[in-house]
Amino acid sequence: MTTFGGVLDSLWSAATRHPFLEAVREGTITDSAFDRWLVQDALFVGDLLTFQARLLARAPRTAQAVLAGGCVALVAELDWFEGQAMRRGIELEQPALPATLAYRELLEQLDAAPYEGAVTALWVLERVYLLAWTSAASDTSPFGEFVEHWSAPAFADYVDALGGLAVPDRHDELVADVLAREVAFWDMALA
Ligand code: MP5
Repeated sequence: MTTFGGVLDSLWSAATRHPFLEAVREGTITDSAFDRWLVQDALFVGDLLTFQARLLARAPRTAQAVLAGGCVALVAELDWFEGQAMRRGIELEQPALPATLAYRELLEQLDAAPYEGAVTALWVLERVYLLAWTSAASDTSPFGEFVEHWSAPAFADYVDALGGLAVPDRHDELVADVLAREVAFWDMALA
């Protein structure tokens, strides 16, 4: 492993073992932190759909089914966010915070990047959520529905399928960029 490999390992840990997730697991997260994350994540998913729909349009034939399935799942997920917001009595239409804007900028850069790096970045950000929410599982957390959403077997299968399209070894810097944005996103919720 190169020195960069060590940097990447620490970024993977930081993005998937964050204090936000510990607080979700322990049930000690405040409503204001959780709701801030929820609102900003719904905005992020809207941005992700824009990126992914365009990625589908330029993907090789063999990647279309996986990416198209992901687009359909993102539309369903936006409905799910609306339901969650309603249940929690929060308004989703709020301004994007700096970490969300910075992530939007990265997605725009990826939109202009060659397909291979772009699909690798998509695999990274989905894998982060799979690992992160799986680590937040507990019998007592009131956020079990969120844990289930991102640790469901069908979601793990989707992440694996994206893994079959990704070429992380050739895109260390992009992988690091995505992981750093993920850490900043959790940080934002706790700020
Ligand atoms: C995902 C997400 C996973 N919802 N939010 C961030 C900041 N990173 C990754 O995407 P999805 O579509 O919810 O599985």
